[in-house]
Amino acid sequence: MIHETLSSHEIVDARGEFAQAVLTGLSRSPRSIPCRFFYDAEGSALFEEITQLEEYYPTRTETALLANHGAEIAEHVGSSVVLVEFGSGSARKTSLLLDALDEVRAYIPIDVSEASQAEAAERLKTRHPGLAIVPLVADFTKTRVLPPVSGRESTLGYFSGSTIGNLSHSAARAFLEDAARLLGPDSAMLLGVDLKKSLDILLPAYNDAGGVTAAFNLNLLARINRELDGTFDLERFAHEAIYNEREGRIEIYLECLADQNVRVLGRIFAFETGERIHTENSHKYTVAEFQALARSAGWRPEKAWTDPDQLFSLHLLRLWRSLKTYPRTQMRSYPVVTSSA
Ligand code: SAH
Ligand code: AVI
Repeated sequence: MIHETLSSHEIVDARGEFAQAVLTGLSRSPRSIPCRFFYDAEGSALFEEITQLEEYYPTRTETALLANHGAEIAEHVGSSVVLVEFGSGSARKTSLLLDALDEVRAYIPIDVSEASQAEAAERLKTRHPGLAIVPLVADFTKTRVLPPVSGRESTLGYFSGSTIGNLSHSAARAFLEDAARLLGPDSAMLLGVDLKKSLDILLPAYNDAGGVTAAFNLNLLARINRELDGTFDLERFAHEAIYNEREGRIEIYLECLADQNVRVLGRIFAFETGERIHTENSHKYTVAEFQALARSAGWRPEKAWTDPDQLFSLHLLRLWRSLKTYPRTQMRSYPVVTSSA
């Protein structure tokens, strides 16, 4: 399958992490590419389009939850916090949180997409004059240190859009454990998490009639063509989204429609008709499942809010005093509040 080999050192020098992930991912069986590489400037713009789709309920539902419960969330969080956002993207929902919170000392958005970061920071500066914004272009699974912020008292982590669902369960647990260390002892986390639901609602959200999700998925191949001298013919790949009941997740693939050889950074990859590249998982959780995951990572579920149609959840978590000694059996049930709006 592979006719020419570059050493991993050369690859890193040539095109960095993306090149290495693509060459490794296309060489393994089954083939897969991590979904964080969706988000170049084009991919981020396409994701923004997805958030406006009728079929894609998560963004508007989470926005409504923040609008309806912002004041209560702020009461729980307390005043004078540093807000750290993981996978901030366009940070449109963040404005609602910033409006609700009492005195945000600084806002630290973390995102791999430089284009989204820059655009969002410009918008937030206008919308929230005087807010100290310290953007980090970084992988949130690898961020171990925050920039120093004067007068930091407590920290609120914010992970919206159910991006945590794009991680496997074990990676999500590792992320939450790392986030506890990153945010520090007196911290809380607010997370938007998509709920398990009927396939009539779930499948169209990832298979929209206008083909925007397909374009978002196919942009990964276009990005390989642009950045890694790729020769993918986008006409000969198709977007596919299925629900894996056993794993409780949407799985997204690019399916090859005709036998073809594709070149990437000088290597040839032979694709057969029907073969797929796995590009994304999007895990769905019940409120109880997510709370169990949070507890296993050292966080105490403080409150969860869901919308009346049970589409989406917002979770407020707080750190046990010590990561090593938090009680596993305490706090068996937690308040779940259904918004009336
Ligand atoms: N929070 C926003 C954006 C969600 S899209 C919302 O709810 O609308 C997912 C965002 O996470 C994108 O902006 C993407 O660039 C970013 N992202 C994905 N994987 C990442 C990673 N490993 N590290 C940092 N950012 C990541
Ligand atoms: C960012 N993430 C939570 C989205 C999701 O729903 O899993 C990405 C996405 N993929 C296809 N549509 C949206």
